Amino acid sequence: MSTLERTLGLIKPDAVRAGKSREIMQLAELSGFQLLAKKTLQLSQERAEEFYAEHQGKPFFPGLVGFMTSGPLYAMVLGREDAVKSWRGLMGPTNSLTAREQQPTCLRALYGTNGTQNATHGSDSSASANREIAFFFPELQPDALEGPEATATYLQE
Ligand code: IDP
Repeated sequence: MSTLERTLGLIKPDAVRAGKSREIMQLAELSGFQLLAKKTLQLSQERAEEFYAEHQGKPFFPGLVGFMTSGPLYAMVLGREDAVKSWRGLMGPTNSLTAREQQPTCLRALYGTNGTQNATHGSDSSASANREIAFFFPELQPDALEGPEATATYLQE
């Protein structure tokens, strides 16, 4: 029997601006992900810095924060067997230019622009997924995320 795993996916401001949000969600569903919850929001500078705290001090950090606060984004809770790894596989390499060379049908190749503006985010581990889901969906109780009730709870959103 397969186990549902959850991951946090973002459709970043470049892809939202380009009007590709719906298409990306459809591709996610066609790839077997359940869209368990979604919301659109705009990050403040403080929240973007918190989300990407591990990159603080790197040369690309200010540009990354500027980009992530440049417009609305979509946050999604995606459910699937092996969701963390599968979503990162669907997104492809971090840099959209590299992605176009190596994996032309991945999301970052199709919808991203460069090393920073790369259309999507996905958690890099199950632990990150739990933390990032709580970051964007604090109203979803962790207890409600397990068991058969989980989908119903999310879909009330
Ligand atoms: P990931 O999003 O593929 O997990 P991370 O290394 O966690 O990649 O980087 C977070 C985000 O920071 C990337 O998605 C991208 O937007 C940006 N970024 C990462 N590395 C670079 C870089 O070398 N130059 C510019 N932006 C970068």
